[in-house]
Amino acid sequence: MAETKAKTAAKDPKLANAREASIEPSTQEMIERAQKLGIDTVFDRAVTMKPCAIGLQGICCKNCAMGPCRLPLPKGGIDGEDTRKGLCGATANTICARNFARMVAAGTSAHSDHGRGVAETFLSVARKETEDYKIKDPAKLIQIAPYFGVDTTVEVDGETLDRDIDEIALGVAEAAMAEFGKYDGTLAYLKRAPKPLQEKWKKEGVEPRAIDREVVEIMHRTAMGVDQDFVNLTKQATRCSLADGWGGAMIGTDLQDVMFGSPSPLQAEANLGVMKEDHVNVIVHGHEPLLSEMIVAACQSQENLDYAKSKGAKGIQLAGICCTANEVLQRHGVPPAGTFLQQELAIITGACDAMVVDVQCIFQNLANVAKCFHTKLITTHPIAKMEQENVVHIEFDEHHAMEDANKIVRLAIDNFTERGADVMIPRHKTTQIAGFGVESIRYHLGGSFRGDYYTLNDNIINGRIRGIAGVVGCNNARTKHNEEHITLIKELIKNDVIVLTTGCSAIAAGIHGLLTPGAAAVHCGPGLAEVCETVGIPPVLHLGSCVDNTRILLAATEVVKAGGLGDDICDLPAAGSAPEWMSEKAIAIGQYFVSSGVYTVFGYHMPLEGAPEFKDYLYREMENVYGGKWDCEPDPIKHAHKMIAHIDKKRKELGIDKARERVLMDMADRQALAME
Ligand code: SF4
Ligand code: MSK
Repeated sequence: MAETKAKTAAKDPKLANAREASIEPSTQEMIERAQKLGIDTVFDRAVTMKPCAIGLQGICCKNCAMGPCRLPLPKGGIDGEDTRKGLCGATANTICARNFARMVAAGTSAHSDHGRGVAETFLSVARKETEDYKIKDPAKLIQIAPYFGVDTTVEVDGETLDRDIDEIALGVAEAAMAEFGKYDGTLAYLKRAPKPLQEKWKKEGVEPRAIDREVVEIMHRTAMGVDQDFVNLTKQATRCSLADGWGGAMIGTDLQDVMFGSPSPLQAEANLGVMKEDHVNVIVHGHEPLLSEMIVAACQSQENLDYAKSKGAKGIQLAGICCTANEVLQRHGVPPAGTFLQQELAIITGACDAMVVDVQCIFQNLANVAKCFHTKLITTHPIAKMEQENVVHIEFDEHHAMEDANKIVRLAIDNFTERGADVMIPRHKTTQIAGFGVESIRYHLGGSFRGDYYTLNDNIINGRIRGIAGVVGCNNARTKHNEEHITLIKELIKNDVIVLTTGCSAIAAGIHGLLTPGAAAVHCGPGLAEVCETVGIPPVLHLGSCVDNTRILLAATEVVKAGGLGDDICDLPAAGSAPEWMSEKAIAIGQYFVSSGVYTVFGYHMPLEGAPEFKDYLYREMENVYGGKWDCEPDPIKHAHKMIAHIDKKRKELGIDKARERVLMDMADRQALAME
């Protein structure tokens, strides 16, 4: 380990207080260890670097070289006419809406470029250009083919026969690739949404045409001197976000399921304590599972296991961080070592022999932390390199994916012998059930005979389940690590709201023990507890990674289809949340949820305070158009109750509020009733 200057938080006010930075014990231990070793982490940097007050309000424009133009709200707010303007005359609404739209474009780009990468690999599979990937879920391929206009049957001599699966694959792969740049029509997957929602999108003129086009159009319209009407800008933000949720991200999820298998519930562990001192520890981090799928296989290969033993290790422990973790968790049970904010801490254990990163949510500071230990930090994607010299770049190519994965795992094994004596792996780890999806919810809550969402709907209608919440998204170093996620989720399930979770929120829920059927008896209200205990599911269902938020859209659509809860997603007693969001991707996700009819509450803050009119448009007016709207609430209990109040409002509109009142009767009420 490099020579370092020991510091402690008690002596240095520039360091984070571990107890105030996180609610999670292994994170606290590792923050303190890093401080003792003189290694700064994101938690310390959040103490010394304060956010820009004007940027926080969303009203700084640097879209041309006459700026940056900054339009802070006057002290005491605006009295009378708002005369703030940039050099070109751009108003606070225009600047704030442009910034918001650019976040949507960035988020859409990230998910959709991921989706494109998956589609390109799938095209290689369909063209038989790679041996390393196969079609593991042909049923899913057959299910999605019609949306792309690909026939799944052929007529031969008047007889209808199943079409060759390789032909279907090629048709789907080519059609999926075309979604990114086709020059006419609208996106194929829009047809999966409930009909009334499709009609709303059509009426508003926000049906996305091609994924790349919507991103490009945002960049054009937000450039200096183009679109200067915040309502019109928001319309394009909607169109672009729909190109993410019902386009690029959905293609990513589906084709990953086709190639790697659709997830089904499985058991795994979670947290930094999954790392093993006597094993080679390999951590995969980022978002795309193309390489990590191969790394899972490489870590299981007898040849590599024997090689690890020859170096004195007892085996190879693979674990994940961020959404790559969720991808390999949901399909293989590979344990997540932590959320977004724990990435540096995995290296600070001193036991990480290799951290393999792909794209998105990767701290550049990992390279500085790795320098203090023996850890090999390996970048693998041509679009995501790091400037630091200690970073190794091994470029991944789907045409020789297994070869690349073996090379990386061998490098980690060789590095095991370089490990220093100062290793400290926190003991904390939990057990979880992950790997739910649209299909497994149907199976678990529908049963093998009914095989549909009726049982879920019945339980919502009879009030045992009050409603559905999607709780997703990141950690943010400006909030206490995991506190908002866990407090919010516990409050929701205590009030009989079933939670669907993805991304780092899902990892946090796993780490804090909420992803087990046993959590129902401890944390849930009586109605939800009864349902979970009867069907044997956790009250919080892990639905995968950030691109897999599309599973939540499709699950909501299935609930609409099953009947009894309205005709559209906006009719459902449901709400969305990202309590510790930080990424532009979260804004894209939020916008597609709102534009699909979901009341969506973000925690921490939204960069909208400097433009009250634009904020009001997102927080109120959007509901009149799409049935969903934005909100923000940093307090997790109030946040949960805003969602619950919305759920109750929807129950009332559906006329099922009385059923719930009956379910909530306690024993005294029941006895009183019996005596009537
Ligand atoms: Fe300023 Fe207008 Fe240029 Fe933005 S586009 S930096 S508001 S002059
Ligand atoms: S990884 S986008 S920090 S959820 Fe998807 Fe976590 Fe947010 Fe990255």
